[in-house]
Amino acid sequence: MPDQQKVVTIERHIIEGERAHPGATGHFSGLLRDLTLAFKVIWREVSKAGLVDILGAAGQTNVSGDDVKKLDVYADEVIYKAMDHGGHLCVMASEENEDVLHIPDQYPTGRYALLYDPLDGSSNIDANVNIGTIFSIYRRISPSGKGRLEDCLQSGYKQVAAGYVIYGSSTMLVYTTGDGVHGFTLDPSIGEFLLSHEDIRIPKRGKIYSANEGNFHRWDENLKKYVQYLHEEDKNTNRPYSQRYIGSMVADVHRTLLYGGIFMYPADKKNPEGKLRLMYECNPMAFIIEQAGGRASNGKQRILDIQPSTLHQHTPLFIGSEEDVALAEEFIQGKR
Ligand code: P6P
Repeated sequence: MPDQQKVVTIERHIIEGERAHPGATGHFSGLLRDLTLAFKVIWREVSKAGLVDILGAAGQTNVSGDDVKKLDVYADEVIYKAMDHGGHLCVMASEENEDVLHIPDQYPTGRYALLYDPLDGSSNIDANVNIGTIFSIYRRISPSGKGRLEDCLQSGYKQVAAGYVIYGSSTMLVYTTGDGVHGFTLDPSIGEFLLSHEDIRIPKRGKIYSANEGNFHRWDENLKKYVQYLHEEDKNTNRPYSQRYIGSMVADVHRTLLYGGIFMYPADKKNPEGKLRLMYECNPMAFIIEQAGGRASNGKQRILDIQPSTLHQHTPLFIGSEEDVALAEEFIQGKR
């Protein structure tokens, strides 16, 4: 048999990963498989979004008379309906919904809680900019039966898995279960996510910084000093850094993961706690970046150590290469 490159689907990768965990029951791999199906359904609709003039915009009815939903509302429903009956979850929480989402009474409840941002950056879709789905999985802490808010309001270091899907020219699923970070590229011809980036490691230091500098004058003075430091000429420290900002977190963090550097959404006078959500955006991305050898903080504290108080709370975010984020923290804390 010729030595063909092993084709690893995400399902195979999950099962092989679970076999490495003694006592694994298969619940976890079943959960991730159900989630992967939801991503494929969302991909199918997102990839048609460019045809909105033909298919109709949100709030209209399409050629077959169906109501066209906003894509983020559609994605939210797809994930909930894909996950509500598998018996793996006791509760869900979505960035699109104020309160936790309970499992319907007719279905069994399981041992995990799922938090997700169904379509982050969806305001960019009309410009054909990459958008994404972000998810976090925690082990339940309530005893049994219907899950509760406490199952969702856990510090990020308690995540058992996290990941994102970036929908674009090629659609990728990147996830971690605490054993490194792995990327899968969707092969539309067979509808499978195939392993394309095994054990992704973020460079220790990069030469790209990513922030919305339109907010520069609202930033803290120490942070301004850090960004001005990045602007200075110094070949030994690869400065000036290049500035890249897509305005879609999944795309900016994905580039940072692969190329290194730092992505930041700081607090500012308009958003004193920052704009990004701790539970739906920052915790999952922090778990992924740390698993790839990087760092994620709010400028003073490790993101994954923050004890959440509300489902939709915001946090400032500095995430990326270990040395870049550590240097940003030194400036922010007035040590440079
Ligand atoms: P701004 C998209 O709306 C989002 O939630 C993130 O995906 C993105 O990083 C951020 O907001 C962009 O915010 O204020 O720069 O437009």
